[in-house]
Amino acid sequence: MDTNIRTVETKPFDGQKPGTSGLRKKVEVFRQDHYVAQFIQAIFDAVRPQDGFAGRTLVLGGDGRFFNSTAIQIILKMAAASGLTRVMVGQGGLLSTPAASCVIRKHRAMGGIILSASHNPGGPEGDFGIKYNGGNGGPAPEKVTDAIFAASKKIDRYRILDVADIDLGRTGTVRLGPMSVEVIDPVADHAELMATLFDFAAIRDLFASGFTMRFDAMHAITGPYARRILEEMLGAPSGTVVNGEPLEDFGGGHPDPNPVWARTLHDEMMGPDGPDFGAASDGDGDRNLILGRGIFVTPSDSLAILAANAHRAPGYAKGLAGIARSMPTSRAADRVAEKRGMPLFETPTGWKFFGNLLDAGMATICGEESAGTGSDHVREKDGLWAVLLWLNILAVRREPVIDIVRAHWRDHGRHYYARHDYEEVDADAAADLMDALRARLDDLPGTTIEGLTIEAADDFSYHDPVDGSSAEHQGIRVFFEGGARLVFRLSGTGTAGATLRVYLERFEADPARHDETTADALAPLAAAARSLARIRERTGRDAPSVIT
Ligand code: VG1
Ligand code: CO
Repeated sequence: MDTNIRTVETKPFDGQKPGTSGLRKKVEVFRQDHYVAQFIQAIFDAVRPQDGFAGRTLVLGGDGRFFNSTAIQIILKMAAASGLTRVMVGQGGLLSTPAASCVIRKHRAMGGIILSASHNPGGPEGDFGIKYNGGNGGPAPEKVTDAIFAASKKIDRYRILDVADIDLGRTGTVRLGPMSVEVIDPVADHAELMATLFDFAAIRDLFASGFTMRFDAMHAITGPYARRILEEMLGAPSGTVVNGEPLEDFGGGHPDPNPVWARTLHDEMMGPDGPDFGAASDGDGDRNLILGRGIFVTPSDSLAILAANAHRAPGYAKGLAGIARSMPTSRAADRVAEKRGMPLFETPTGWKFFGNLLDAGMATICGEESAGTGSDHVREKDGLWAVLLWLNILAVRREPVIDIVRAHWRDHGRHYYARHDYEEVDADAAADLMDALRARLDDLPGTTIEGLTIEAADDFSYHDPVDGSSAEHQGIRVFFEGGARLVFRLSGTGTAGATLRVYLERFEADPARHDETTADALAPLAAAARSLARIRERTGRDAPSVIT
């Protein structure tokens, strides 16, 4: 055994429970003595193969936010102490979430550790996060996160190599005690995979024809990826990618690609002289925002349009095995599946629930209303993938985004959609609100609220068709006569108080009624949501903090 391995005794915390997407907390929580090390030890304890870690590879990287480089060094030294043979780490400690998934799969690693709090703000006052992905490249399923949580409650020691930090500034292989550390180009494997899925020549022609685009990397991880792929490989003019330098605090911004947090891009796209196509991604590169001149494409519509047009890209020319969407995502994708005779799967919120469907070849494309879209090419949602699939479709169809969206609505009907978030509300009040709704589920059908009659209501539970596991209490669904739907659930990624998410959806088949603003179209439903859940009485809030 290496004499440099030190065993550190610690007092156990209350346990560290991974949420929708790993363990996400304020930076100050992660900066407590031994906090990171204990969670990493809990991961290693939970995922250690029967025959140990010898011969195994781990992938490591993060979105570059504050504390990324500190945590990376701790993890490298602990990986060496745990007996891993190799760690592949992105240069500078960087890897986007989808790139990490790609690297895990391509190099047959046993798994990966990704450091990110995704779209949450960064910096010393911001958030940090750690998640574990398995050998399929996807987020650990519940049975693994439960095992990590259980291990974290028992930890009273961890093992770490006593050595100096290693330099991650240059690519190449270095030794860390008994382990080798391969510092890799964070972009190369992912860019190579993208080139196999999409018709890069057609997209190059599109840009060469004068097509204009703006990609806002929001000073987060996708800057280097977008510059390499869009500007260097596809010939988009330099300057197409803005805010392309990853910064530890994302330039003080909120790297959440939606019309609220990507306001500048949004406003530019709404102007008469805006570019043809606009896009953005989040902190860790797994989300996407899609805009055309004069139109914001809701993530739910984007999923449906991508699914309906994917066969135009070489990687999907054979068609799709099926579509999967998270439950709160609008049912626009269901109409595509129905029309094309494909299965449609409805899963709980969080990418981990898509993993089995993708592994089993039952679904090819997946998406969430929260701006996540992806396919079976990796096991995470993938911001740049969605942007490139859009570009491939635009390169083939040569129509403005707005026309493509409107034609889609004409053919399938329009699902007006919005999400109302009530952030940082009192956690007990939020839990009470959900309990009160749950208690009334049986009485709701047949009642009329704000002029809308409820047809059915339930608390969503999911039974995985592949491994038979189930997940209960995944959100309250209220269905109205005429096809409207409300969903209530609490966020699993917040770091302060609770966040109540209310999802509103109304279907409109008649093209003559596709021109309302979303706010107008959903106003009655929004009123019904407020009164049904007694939001003001229970949370003290008159209005949502963010509407997307
Ligand atoms: C949110 C989104 C969910 C997404 C998750 C992780 O979860 O609603 O759709 O999968 O974030 O995305 P919640 O529990 O707060 O609603 V990411 O880009 O933050 O990894
Ligand atoms: Co993300």
